[in-house]
Amino acid sequence: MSADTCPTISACSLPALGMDADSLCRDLRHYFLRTLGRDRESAISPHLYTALAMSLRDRLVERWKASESLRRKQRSKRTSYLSMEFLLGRSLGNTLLNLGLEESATQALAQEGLELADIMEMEHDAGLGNGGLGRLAACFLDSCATLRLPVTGYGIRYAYGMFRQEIIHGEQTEEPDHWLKDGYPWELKRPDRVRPIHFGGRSEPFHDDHGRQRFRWVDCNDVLAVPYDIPIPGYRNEVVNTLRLWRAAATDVFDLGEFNAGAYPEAVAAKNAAEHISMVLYPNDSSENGKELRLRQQYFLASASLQDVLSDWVIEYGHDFSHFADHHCFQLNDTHPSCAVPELMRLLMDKHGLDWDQAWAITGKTMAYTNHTLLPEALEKWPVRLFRQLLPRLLEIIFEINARFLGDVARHWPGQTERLRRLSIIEEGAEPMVRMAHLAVVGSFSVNGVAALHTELLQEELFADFHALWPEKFNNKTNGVTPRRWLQWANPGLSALLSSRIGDAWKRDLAALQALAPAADDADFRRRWAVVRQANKVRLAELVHAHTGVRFDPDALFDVQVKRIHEYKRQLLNALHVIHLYDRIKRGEGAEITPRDVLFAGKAAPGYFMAKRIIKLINNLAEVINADPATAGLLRVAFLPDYRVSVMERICAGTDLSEQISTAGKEASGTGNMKFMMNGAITIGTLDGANIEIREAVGHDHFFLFGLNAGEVAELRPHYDPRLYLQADPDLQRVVELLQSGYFNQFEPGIFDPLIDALLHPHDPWMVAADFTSYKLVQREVADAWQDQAHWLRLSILNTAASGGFSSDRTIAQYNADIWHLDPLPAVAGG
Ligand code: 4GP
Repeated sequence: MSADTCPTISACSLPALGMDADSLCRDLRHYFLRTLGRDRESAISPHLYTALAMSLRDRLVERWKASESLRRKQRSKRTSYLSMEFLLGRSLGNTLLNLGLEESATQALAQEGLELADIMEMEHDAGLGNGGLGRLAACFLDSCATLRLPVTGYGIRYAYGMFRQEIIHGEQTEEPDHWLKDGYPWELKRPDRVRPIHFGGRSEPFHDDHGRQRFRWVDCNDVLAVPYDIPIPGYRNEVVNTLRLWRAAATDVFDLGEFNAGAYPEAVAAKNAAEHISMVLYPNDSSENGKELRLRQQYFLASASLQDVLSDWVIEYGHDFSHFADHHCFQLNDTHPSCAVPELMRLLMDKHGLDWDQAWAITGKTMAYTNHTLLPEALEKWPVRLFRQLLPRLLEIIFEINARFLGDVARHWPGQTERLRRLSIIEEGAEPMVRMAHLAVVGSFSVNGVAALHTELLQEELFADFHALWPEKFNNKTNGVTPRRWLQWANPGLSALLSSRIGDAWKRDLAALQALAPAADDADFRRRWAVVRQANKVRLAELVHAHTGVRFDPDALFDVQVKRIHEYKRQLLNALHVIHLYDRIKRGEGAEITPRDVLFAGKAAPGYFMAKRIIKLINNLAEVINADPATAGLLRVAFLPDYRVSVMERICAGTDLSEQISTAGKEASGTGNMKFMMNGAITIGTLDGANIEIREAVGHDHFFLFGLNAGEVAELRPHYDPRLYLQADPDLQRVVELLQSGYFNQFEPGIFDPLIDALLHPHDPWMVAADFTSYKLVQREVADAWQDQAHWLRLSILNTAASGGFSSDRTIAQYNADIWHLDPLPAVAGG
């Protein structure tokens, strides 16, 4: 049968799916009873969730195909967002919200005697990320689809996501996160788009038919990259973009030698090794530890994604790449995917026959790099030796990029060998290393930080030489978060109240929240605001109680710090303040204390000793303090286990005080700070990351500022002496003495010594002691402000009103205006 006589099923042969409750209910029954083969269930089961998700996916698929065909017809420019992490969380609620199907789904389920809230609890979070960087990628996808921008996310479909955290005897233990155990109903496998990925072997020069010297990568071990597509719907606009996640699979080619020699298990084991590449997400935030598997993962993502884009190009435009850069942009989410720079060179030269200059012109016009951290331990470097062994052809290309780059530098700054050494992509030393950040900067036309201060520090410190060379590459893109998930979905009560006061415009343009500001002076509105917030606090208190047994009092100040546990984020400073409050209560100052319930949550990297010890300290504090009758009605402490996206949806709506207390200059941006602000929490924070912009937006009087700024931290560094701060503040002295006395670890002698030692050490990079006094005093201001509820509610309303600039829609609009230059997909009828 020839291609044109081959029968196909026409898309028009199916009527469009109904969006009403009856149609949804019919589909729900169909999937539940027929596709999943279930029958009456005695309890709410994951199958009900799966059946609902499948019904919704069908509706997404219709729009998905339409969006894709529109994009093809437009031949418009696209961006590929390459990220090792996409921290999606749950998709059901977000899909209902974006498709406008909440009401229909609620009614459809009611026909079966089911509640939407119960079904939603069945969905496992897709935890394919560690923290800020991964969640940012997920918010960005939502905003790109909402702004109708043709952006495809590319990532890895890890079989195991971020570990599940359990707290046993106050300590973190890690359990595997088998998030795919019940299947993942949102994805579609695309076996037709499998890509081969090379590893090992060697690079071999040869001469092509035109006598040109070319290279090929030979004797390599191939692994297959199999794509799974997840639909990303925009907010009520009919657009559906794609997140394509790659799974590693063995090639079909068995090692026949081994197979015939009877070594069947060995041959199969080799195949399993291939699949390990996408087995597990590295559970590190802001620090990498040089594991070979991680480099394999990085190259796997870069190569599969680039091959995918190039193969689409060839289908659409043939082998002429001269306009490729006008049609494509690759945004590298941190250095993790920066193998994409040499890989694009390789594919263009070795596979598509371009010469170096042509390929380099394209690469340098299509790659853009976002940096997410200044912490030196997070700046990835890979041993040249490892590159040579795993990716020999790529190393050759990196060497060539570096040689040409250093040639340019030498011409720009003749005779400055020290500068050449600093700028080189290869770090010299006993073990020469490839500096991935340098590779990313050299290969990209745009380099951005994620908040104003962060970009400034990138330009002045980390990348100062690069900035001197190419100032035009550098730009700032302050992060944002999607208001769909983080306000509309997470806080329906507040959303309804907002709309009742200022209409619905804020749902499409968060800047419209500004109109709320005058309501801060309206006593009646403040009362209604208080009612909504109180209900959210009751819900949060229930969550805390269910998972920790600790009872929070919704009338107390809810003081919350939730994020990765890291020394620079200074959960320790918060813990010291808790000890100080306890000390005051024990000293008989209870009558002066504002009732406060302090919540912590977050995961520590499994190998990060100090972070795990901080978790232990918080749990021990909670145990001692909550059990002491003296604290009743004044102070409660809880550590909520297994922090994740769906939990933050509950937490951010019920928080009064948002703790953003990193050492100034260390937090690139922060995004939790934005979620809290949107939901009406007030920030206590340092002048760090996006806190600075939050404070500017809301007004200095509506933000609790404390601590050293980044300049002061840097100045103090060489002569920092924590003991001086203990001498100057008897409260700090008492806190440290209480800790040293073993009061909080009576049967576990010495366990907190490492924390005390770090605190008292002149090298403490986080300068916890230096900021304690200022923190303590500002916490008193917080407590006083809380006593005046009218004042507090005013602050709360003003924070929400000023949060419009922290929507990821604003961020993405800026990426598009300054870096990507994409045309939005045109609206279709009904969109
Ligand atoms: C984080 C930064 O620590 C955080 O400040 C920022 O808001 C977030 O990226 C998004 O830009 N970094 C990471 C990481 O998550 O793994 O380096």
